[in-house]
Amino acid sequence: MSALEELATLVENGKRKLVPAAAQACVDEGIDPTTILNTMIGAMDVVGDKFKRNEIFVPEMLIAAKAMKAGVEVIKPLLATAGAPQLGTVIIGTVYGDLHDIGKNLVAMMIESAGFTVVDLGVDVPVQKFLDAYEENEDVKIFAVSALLTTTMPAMEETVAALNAAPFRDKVKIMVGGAPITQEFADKIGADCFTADAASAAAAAKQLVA
Ligand code: B1M
Repeated sequence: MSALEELATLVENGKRKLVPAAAQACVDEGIDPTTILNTMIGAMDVVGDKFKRNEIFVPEMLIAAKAMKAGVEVIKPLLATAGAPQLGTVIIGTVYGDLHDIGKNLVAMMIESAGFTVVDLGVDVPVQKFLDAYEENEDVKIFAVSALLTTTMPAMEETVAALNAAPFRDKVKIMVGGAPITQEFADKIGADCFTADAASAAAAAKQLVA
């Protein structure tokens, strides 16, 4: 089994204690950190498919998520670039009712390494908390809103509507993303930008403030 296959298997099976060493073994073999990350994302897709087929249940999904997080910690320093310019503050969070944070954390990490200050509001974020974050932080340029469930897409719509109605609207941009989100949905709810993955989100954030 290759180092990447080994890593994928360990993430799928939620072997949190073994994942960091397996991720490090991939790094030591000279495998590109993005490839290592994409392998772990692929493993989470396998976990999601198993869940859909009722082969595993929520606790196993959670354990796999913890394993992936442990792997991300190993490659984080390799994905992030230090000393980038300061481009302003990005407020990021997962909408209320939604507890998924791995994708949002990756987006936060990539945006930070692109040169922004990131204020992460966490998961299950009430609309008002997004609004308050504008006053509570300096130089806010972008709101980045994540949702992973079809059932929380309405919460994203509500959040974006509140941001669109806010007095500071002309000073900020709104980005949205997450597995069920599409460009069409982003346009419909009045977001400025949709991206499908963390790397594109970071590139788009830079363009939005250029
Ligand atoms: Co959940 N879950 N989950 N889950 N879970 C999914 C999302 C699901 C697709 C699984 C499935 O059925 N195949 C399904 C959603 C179905 C749907 O809505 N269509 C699902 C379900 C149903 C549920 C529950 C309802 C299960 C239940 O209780 N019966 C429940 C809901 C809880 C809640 O939120 N209220 C639930 C719970 C959980 C856990 C808590 C156990 C756990 C999350 C732990 C955590 O995040 N800390 C979990 C997990 C792990 C998953 C899967 C397996 C993996 C998610 C993940 O981390 N993927 C997931 C299946 C899957 O994704 N294949 C699943 C890896 C991550 C890197 O990808 O988050 O998509 P992702 O992020 C990507 C992009 O989407 C994008 O960039 C990221 C990286 O490139 N992106 C953005 C994300 N945010 C962005 C923002 C941007 C731009 C891009 O701009 C702002």
